[in-house]
Amino acid sequence: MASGGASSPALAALLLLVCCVSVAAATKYTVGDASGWTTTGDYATWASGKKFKVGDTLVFNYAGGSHTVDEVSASDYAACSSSKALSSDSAGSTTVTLKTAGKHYFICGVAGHCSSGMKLVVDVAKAVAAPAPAPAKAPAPAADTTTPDAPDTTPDTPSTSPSSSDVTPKTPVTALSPPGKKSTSGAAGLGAAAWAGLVLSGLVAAHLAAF
Ligand SMILES: [Cu+2]
Repeated sequence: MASGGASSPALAALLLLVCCVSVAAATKYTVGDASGWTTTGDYATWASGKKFKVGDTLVFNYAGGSHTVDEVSASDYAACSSSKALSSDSAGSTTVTLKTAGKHYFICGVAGHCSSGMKLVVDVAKAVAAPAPAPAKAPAPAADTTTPDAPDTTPDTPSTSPSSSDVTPKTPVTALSPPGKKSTSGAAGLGAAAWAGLVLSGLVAAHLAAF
């Protein structure tokens, strides 16, 4: 009960942390930053090093009507073709929510703009909330098992030393008893032999005196 009560708040705290992190991780990215969505942008450089996650949003800023934001397939991205665009917008400030993990491809549909560099690919990672609970649970049982293991081995060593100390008193007891028996039996034997000797020598002396 005590250990369960201790680990449950720890897990709850971890889950709360994970929830807060995932909420905070819904980042709003302004494509091209201050430069916005233009033909002079370098969006490969802009995207590099950024950790896009499901739930994040991309904000494309440009002059309405002069550009478009078209989400396309990988092959259409490579071909700068927006004829089969998954979505298209030209309002001037396009916000795209990254709803699925994987790569998302965006190009400008105005002729010549994509080929001049107006193209963006983002690699979107899964939401933090899904994979995070698994690592959070894994360290908690690992810590619980390692903690009891250490005390278990420690008592094992002393338990053998008390048993050996139990043996030690037994050895003197058995060692003492045999000498006691030997001494009494030896004295009795000696006494009997001495008396027999005395009686025999007395009888012999009596016979010798009679003759
Ligand atoms: Cu354009």
